[in-house]
Amino acid sequence: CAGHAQTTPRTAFVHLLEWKWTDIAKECEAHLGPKGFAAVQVSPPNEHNWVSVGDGAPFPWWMRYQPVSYSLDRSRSGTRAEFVNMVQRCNAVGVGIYVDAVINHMSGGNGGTSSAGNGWGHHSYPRVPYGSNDFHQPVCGIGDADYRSDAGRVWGCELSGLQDLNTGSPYVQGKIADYLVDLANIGVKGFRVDAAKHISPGDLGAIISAVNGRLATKPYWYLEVIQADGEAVQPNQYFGLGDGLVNVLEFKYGSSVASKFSGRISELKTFGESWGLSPSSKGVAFIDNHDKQRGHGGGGTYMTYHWGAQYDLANVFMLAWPYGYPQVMSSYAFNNSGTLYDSSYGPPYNSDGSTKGPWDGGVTTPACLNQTRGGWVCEHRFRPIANMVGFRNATAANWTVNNWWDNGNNQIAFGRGDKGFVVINKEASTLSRSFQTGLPAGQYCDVIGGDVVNGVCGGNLVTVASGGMANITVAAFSAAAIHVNAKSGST
Ligand code: ARE
Ligand code: CA
Repeated sequence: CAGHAQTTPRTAFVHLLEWKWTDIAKECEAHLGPKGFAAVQVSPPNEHNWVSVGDGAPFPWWMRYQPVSYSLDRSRSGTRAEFVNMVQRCNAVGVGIYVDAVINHMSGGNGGTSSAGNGWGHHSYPRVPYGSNDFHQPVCGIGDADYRSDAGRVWGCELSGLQDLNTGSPYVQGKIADYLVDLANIGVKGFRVDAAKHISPGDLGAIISAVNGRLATKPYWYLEVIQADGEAVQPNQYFGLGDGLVNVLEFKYGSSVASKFSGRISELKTFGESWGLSPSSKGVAFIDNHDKQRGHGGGGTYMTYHWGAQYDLANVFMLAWPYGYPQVMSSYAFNNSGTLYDSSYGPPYNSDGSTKGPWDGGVTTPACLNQTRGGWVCEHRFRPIANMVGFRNATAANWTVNNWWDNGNNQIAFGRGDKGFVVINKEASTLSRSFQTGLPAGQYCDVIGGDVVNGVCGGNLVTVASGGMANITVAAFSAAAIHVNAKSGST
């Protein structure tokens, strides 16, 4: 309607694996807010088991998935006060915080000391408090065969020796709901439910309803239910939860894209629900996640930053293609030789195990793009990935693909109606031709190669003639993308 300011929606989010709260607050203000990210998935914020060496690695990342209580007073990412400050500062620049909610289980092992310096024991977590009645009994372990044959054991036995909560009990449901309501009251906007496949739909539905019922605004829920053909527990058993509004992490997305990037990307022309993916309105799309990039969570071939330019192109595709809600992965570097040690290695750390953050030392730009071991990779700052978030936001209103072109091999192009157009060249030679776009005539900035700063494009200009034709040149293993929110030259 005339007179109403048009706001561009925010339609993609990022997982900042193991970032500290103080660093995320800065990143929201310096980068994520301005680039149009909708939200950040943060590492589990609750008190967790402290593991100095695990699976051969110092201070493994996965200690965050071994809860000791629901207190926020000290996780490896920081204190409750720092968490609250982060949520407020990110919200203020339009970036929500999504919490990775580890509610299926508590720690593994028989006892230890937590990130906040508190003791805990087997089936004994005094700070919640949880005792032996609050866990599934008798204790059993999930075996490989159980995934195919026995949903009850997938829900009621231990995943990797992690003490399995009796999530059917009203007391346990109440403690979990209190935790999530506390987070929502702080201003958290969404929850990734870790290991949701290991909580029965009945139990998880009760928890989600309890939380939603206590809040004026329902949080966004997305569940980790890894789809695998032939298994007893499937994502669609969870679709009705939370009044039918929950999403699921779509694991087939990244493996399908990886298989085409290993073959012919022209075959992505029909990519979507017809490939066996969840309905688009249900799916969270991702190229890789913290497990898949290091061979945890069942392996499979997924692309990671180790693939170099091809990884950027896969993300360009994801952010341009109308399917689901895309999640960008942001990592710290690790050696991909595949040893257990490397896959368990934690984030860059000081000698006491505290995290050495990218914003440490009062720097004005974060220490990123250092891909040697120990560095923060910051894929969300790679220009093609960061600027395609703006493309997705600009094209959100046009949820269709048109003007598809391909060379029958590894060069593709497509449009999003009159809002945007993208060309992806996954071949070793330059691609240069005239494309039919759906865009209005004008001068656009190729946002893969440059940012628009004060109306001036730092990269190539693309001229769209009346009728929509545009000459576009794309170097080997690169891309070009233009959209209506990145016009150039005229202002
Ligand atoms: C660690 C040690 C273990 C030790 C355990 C308890 O590595 O050796 O036994 O602690 O002391 C992460 C790590 C684990 C780690 C755990 C706790 O990946 O290595 O264990 O934290 O610190 C299944 C689940 C799925 C799960 C994956 C990993 O269905 O939910 O396994 N993913 C989430 C997170 C992980 C996290 C956890 C759950 C636990 O994303 O980061 O584990 O909170 C088939 C099935 C899949 C199954 C897969 C692997 O593909 O279809 O459903 O995934 O096999 O079993
Ligand atoms: Ca369980």
